[in-house]
Amino acid sequence: MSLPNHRSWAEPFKIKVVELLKQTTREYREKAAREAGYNTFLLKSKDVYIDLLTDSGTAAMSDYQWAGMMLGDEAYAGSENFYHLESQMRKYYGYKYLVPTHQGRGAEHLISRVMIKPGDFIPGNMYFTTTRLHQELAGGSFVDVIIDEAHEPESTHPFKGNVDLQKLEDLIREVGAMKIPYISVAATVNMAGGQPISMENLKQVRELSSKHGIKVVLDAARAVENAYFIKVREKCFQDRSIASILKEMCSYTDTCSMSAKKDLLVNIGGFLATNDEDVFEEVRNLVVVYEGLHTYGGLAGRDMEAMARGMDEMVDLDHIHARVGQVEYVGSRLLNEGIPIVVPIGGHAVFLNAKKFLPNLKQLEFPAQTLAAELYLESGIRGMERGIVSAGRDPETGDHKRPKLELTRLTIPRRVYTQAHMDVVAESVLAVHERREKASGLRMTYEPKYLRFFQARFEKLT
Ligand code: P61
Repeated sequence: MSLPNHRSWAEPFKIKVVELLKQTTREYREKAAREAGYNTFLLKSKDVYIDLLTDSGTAAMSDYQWAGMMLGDEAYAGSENFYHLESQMRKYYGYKYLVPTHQGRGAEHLISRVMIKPGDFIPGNMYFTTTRLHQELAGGSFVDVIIDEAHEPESTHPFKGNVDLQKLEDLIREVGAMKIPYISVAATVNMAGGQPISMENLKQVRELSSKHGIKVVLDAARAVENAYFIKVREKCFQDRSIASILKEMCSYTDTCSMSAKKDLLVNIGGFLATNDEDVFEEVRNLVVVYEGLHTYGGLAGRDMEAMARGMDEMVDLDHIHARVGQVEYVGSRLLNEGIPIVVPIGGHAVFLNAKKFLPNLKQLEFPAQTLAAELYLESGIRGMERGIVSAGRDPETGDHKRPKLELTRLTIPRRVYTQAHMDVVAESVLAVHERREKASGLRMTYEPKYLRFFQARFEKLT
């Protein structure tokens, strides 16, 4: 991906502090993987070489952010850093009201509690694990209204995060607008492979929802990455700044939930922002029950300062070009070698198509979980399952949900690894691919009730 009149990207920073990496032997990793029940979430970080588990809370902060940490105003109430964060949120996202939370799911919890009644339906452009669980715990049911292409790893649709307006209309007709408090729109769509929604589609979602009195709630965790894709893929936006695209996206929504651990380049934090006074009033009241006072929401003052400063850096074109460019670099290397991955390459991660990578395994032998384990065994690189284990069980029938996408996610933390690390990642995936016939599947031996993928344990099938 290249921008008009733009050189190929390089990291727009230089490195001031380094953290040493440790390499281990295959024998060591075999023991570590067995002890972790072949679940990469249960590995100890010290046993990992290149950690591509997540881009959440794993960014390297800048010297400007670290300097801000020293300016933390750790007062219980009315911290100066809250007011800075509030003004930065208004500047970049444009909502009126801000409620900080400890991370994204804190905001999801509050939104779900305040906006959903038992028996409601919440349409969305593909599920996200924590988002859907909070909707269900509030008595709602999630309904997938993303375009069909999003479920096809090989479809090259440039905006696979788009909402299928027909599916949304059908749902409104079927259950009635009164039972749909809001549509949940993610930008980008994590589970589809970090795929963006177009501005045009978002605008249409807004129009259709408004017509029926339905609110729009944006999951803005990676909205800056989405803004970048709009700039490079949606013709009329090529001369617009990332900041102005981001603000326009938010203008078609009423409320957002935010995991600041992504775009905002911090290690912890989140918030909820809204234009809706009633929602604000109720959330501001509830936040003191579950998170903390409304001017800190579970965060230290220094964390809010790092978030506020991260906003200035996230919209810098060189930053976002290099961030998405690094993901594209490793994805393209894999594509050139014929490795099955989700295309177009997404904003935060490369998603291996485990169904195609390990075609001998049935879905209940957990191909994506197996592939994540095999990659760790090969090279100490840690990815994450995003398939049947992540999808969980149907709350009504108790059966496994069987998602069409059975993916292993290699997630690139922001500003952490170099291009040489990405080369090692590509080489390691190739090595696993070469001996893919030898991989045997897994059997689940322990299954927690909620968000099972975090703590489930497996044994190798022999
Ligand atoms: C991740 F395996 N994402 O991608 P919180 N919305 C979106 C997210 O990506 C997100 C949250 C809300 C994580 C961490 C994680 O199944 C998992 O700040 C689009 O993590 O509470 C988080 O924000 C929630 C990993 C979350 C998972 C759930 O790695």
